[in-house]
Amino acid sequence: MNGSTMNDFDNLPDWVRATVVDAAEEPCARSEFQPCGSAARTAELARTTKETDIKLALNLDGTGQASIETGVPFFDHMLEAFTRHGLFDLDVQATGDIEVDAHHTVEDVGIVLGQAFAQALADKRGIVRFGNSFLAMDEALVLAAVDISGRGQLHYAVGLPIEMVGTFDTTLAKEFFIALATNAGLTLHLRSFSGENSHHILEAAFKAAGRALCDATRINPRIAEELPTTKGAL
Ligand SMILES: [Mn+2]
Repeated sequence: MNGSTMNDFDNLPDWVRATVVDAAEEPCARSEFQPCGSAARTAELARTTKETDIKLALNLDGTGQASIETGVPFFDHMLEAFTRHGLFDLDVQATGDIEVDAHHTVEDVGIVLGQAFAQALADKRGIVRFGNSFLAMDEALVLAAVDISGRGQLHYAVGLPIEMVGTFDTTLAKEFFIALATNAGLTLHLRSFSGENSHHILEAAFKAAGRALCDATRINPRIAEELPTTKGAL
């Protein structure tokens, strides 16, 4: 319990005091890294260009609830997998020039999602910062490793046997992750170790990225007021 919580509590009238819960004493419902009683880590953004119109809401401390409509069904499926396994809540409503192709829509959703992560992480105090996931999906095996470094960069070595999954151009997945990493300030490595089916490999990559970000964005209560760096800035 810190000093300000104590003072706030003492200054409350009796009828309110009974409803106050001290965050430090409230047991975590989900895990040791679940933020207890901390401020909402959410972002709501809208971005309109001549190519796309995107509305997005993100809650870092969600339960995996996704409401995604981008007009690109396979991409919706990937974002739902990312959200579900990252335990975020994510609402994306996007319209884009998909009569050209899905490129602008996929890339711009990545930009706005990255901005939302950066905004919801705020000053990054208390975050675990690093996360990784080795994710198996049948024959596909993909590693995601993330550092919320402030230096946006993607290192992508995901081998995909075929370029199209249904009507989805799989090269757009890389464009999405570049936009996400750059705008969120993530160092993000994605690497496939095996896989024959491009749908499986990409789905494993999105799930792995979600799980790695789930861990990296957690608040560790042992360092809740600190920046997880020896440099003094992230
Ligand atoms: Mn699938």
